[in-house]
Formats: sequence, structure tokens, C-alpha cells
Amino acid sequence: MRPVIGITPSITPEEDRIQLARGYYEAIQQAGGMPYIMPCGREDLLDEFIMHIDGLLLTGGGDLDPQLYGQMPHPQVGAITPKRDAWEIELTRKALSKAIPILGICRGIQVLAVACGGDLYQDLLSTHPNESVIKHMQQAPRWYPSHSVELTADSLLSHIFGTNCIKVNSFHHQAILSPGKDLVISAVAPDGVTEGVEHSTYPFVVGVQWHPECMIQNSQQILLFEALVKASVKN
Ligand SMILES: [Mn+2]
Repeated sequence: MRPVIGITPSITPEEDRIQLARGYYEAIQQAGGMPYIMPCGREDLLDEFIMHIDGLLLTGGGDLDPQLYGQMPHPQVGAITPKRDAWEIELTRKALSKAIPILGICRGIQVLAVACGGDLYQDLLSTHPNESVIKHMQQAPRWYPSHSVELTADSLLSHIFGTNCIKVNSFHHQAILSPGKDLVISAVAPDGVTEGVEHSTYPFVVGVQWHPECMIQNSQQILLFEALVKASVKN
């Protein structure tokens, strides 16, 4: 049986629809997993939701409410979705407490950090201390790798990719400021912006700031999904 990978969809600002880019569930299928799209639903059912999944994929989307990490909103913060924020953070904490393998993508790495008590730069161009930040909101096609990322030697990410330097796409105006308890930064852009984290004790809890699901046709990025699925196989 394929391991069941829970996937969190986006919720529209009007909160009347959920939506999910095809790339996420196609990547999970291609990697050998069974995608299970989890509605952003009742928090009192979270314990039951958790029982149905072997792994968790936190997807991209809009900005988190900065109040969740103790900041007032910067003018550059986009539309926020409080119901998704609350549900996804609680889901992440419960998954962590059960050592369920997690892959967080883009917003997902930020959810992971905030769930672990970390915080974010609300807008890289306005608030990052490095004045020469590179372009992290690329205007090239979504599959195109627009900047390099250095992976920490001997990190989980470096083992997954089999190298210490990869090229990735980039669609974010925020990034991790401090990763939170037990999350370690393991991937960094040339300007010092955090692009990847992993948990120091759980076997597979990984976040990436890029969008690997847009790159699986042309690159090694399917390896990330295969690593999640492999970690989610029940022994
Ligand atoms: Mn980037």
C-alpha cells in the first residue's frame, strides 16, 4: 500500500472555496505516495485527520498573520486567511507530536517555523538587514531555477540531493527570521536568506522556501517528494 500523504489546500480569502495546484498531488503520486487532500476543517476533528495520514505536505499560499509570531502587520503583507493559519499550525503541531514525516513548501516552511515558535521577515525588500537581497519573486516561468541555494554539508537536504549546491525557483517575498525550537537552517541563498530547514530530532521534518512541485519535469526536485514518501512508509 502506498503511504497516505495529507496535503493542505489553500482557502480563498472569502473562505468559500479550497484550491490546490495540480503539481502537489501529481508530485506525490509520481513519488509513490497516495495524496489525501485535507479540507481546512474543524479543529475538533484534527486528531482523527492525523490518524488517516502517514506523511504531511504543507503547501504554498498566502502570508501568515504576523500576529501569530508576535508582530504587527507590515504594509507589504498580503491577504491573510485566519482559518487556514489556525488549522494548519495546529495540524503541524499534532503531526510533530506524533513524529509524522512533514515536508513544508514555501508558505509551508513558514508554517513549520511558526508552529515551532519561530518568526518571519514580513517583507524581504523592506525588512531584511542585507540591502543586496537578490530577486526572490521571479518573473520567469514557474519551472525555471532562478537562483542557487547552498545546502549544509551532511544535512538531510544535502543527502537527499546528493550535492551541496542546487538551483531553485523562487516565489516568496517573506522568509524565516528565526526557525524556532529544534529547527535547523540547512539551505541558504547567496544573500543569506533562509531557503531550507530541518528538524534536529525527528527523522523527516523538512521545509523548503522554493516550489519543487513546479520543477519535477526538469530537475532532481522529485527526490524531495520521494524522500517524504519513503519516510512515510509504515514499518
Ligand atoms: Mn528564494
